[in-house]
Amino acid sequence: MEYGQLEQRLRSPGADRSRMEQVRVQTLARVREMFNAVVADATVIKCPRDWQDFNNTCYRFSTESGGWHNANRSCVLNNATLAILSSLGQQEYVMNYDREKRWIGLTDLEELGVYRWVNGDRLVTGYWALGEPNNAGVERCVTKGARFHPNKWNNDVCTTQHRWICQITRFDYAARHFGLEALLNQ
Ligand SMILES: [Ca+2]
Repeated sequence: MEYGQLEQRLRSPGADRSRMEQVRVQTLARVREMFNAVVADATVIKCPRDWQDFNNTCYRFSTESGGWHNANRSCVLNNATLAILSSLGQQEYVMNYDREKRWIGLTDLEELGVYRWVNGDRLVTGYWALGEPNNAGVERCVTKGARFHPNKWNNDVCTTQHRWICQITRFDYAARHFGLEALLNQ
C-alpha cells in the first residue's frame, strides 16, 4: 500500500473511531486501576452504614425476613446482589457472623440440580450439610445454616421466610457513590 493510501485510510472516520475506542478503553483501565488503589485504603471509602466490611466487600445481614425472590429483589434495589460465597474465607466469615439461616445467592432455578450463583457462575465448591441438597424439584434456593448444621448449607423451598445476606464490592459501591458507573465491574 502506498503511503498516500495508508494516510487516507488512517484518516477515515472508521480508523478515528477505532483509535478513539482504543484510547477510551485504555483510559478506563488506567482510571479503574487508580480508583482501585484509592478504594483499597479502607479509611477513604467505607461500606455503607449498617453494612459490614470483609476483604473489601460490603455485606448486609438483613433484619427482615422474606422468600428468596424478595431477598434477591431487596439486594438488587441496593445495587447489590445476594451473597456469592465462592471462597472458604467468605464462607467462614458469614458462618461466624451468626447462626441464622439466611438466603444466599445460589439456586438451581434455571436447571434442576445445577446450582448457579446469581452472577451466573456455576457452583464449584459447596459447603452442604450432610445429605444436602435434597428434595430435588421442591427445594431450589439455598441458605447458609442448616438444621443441626449451622455452619453448612441447605436447599430450601424458595418461598420459606428467612433473613438474607446482600453483598457489594467496596469498589462498586464507591464507583456508584462518586457517579463513576463507567468503572463498575458488575
Ligand atoms: Ca434441603
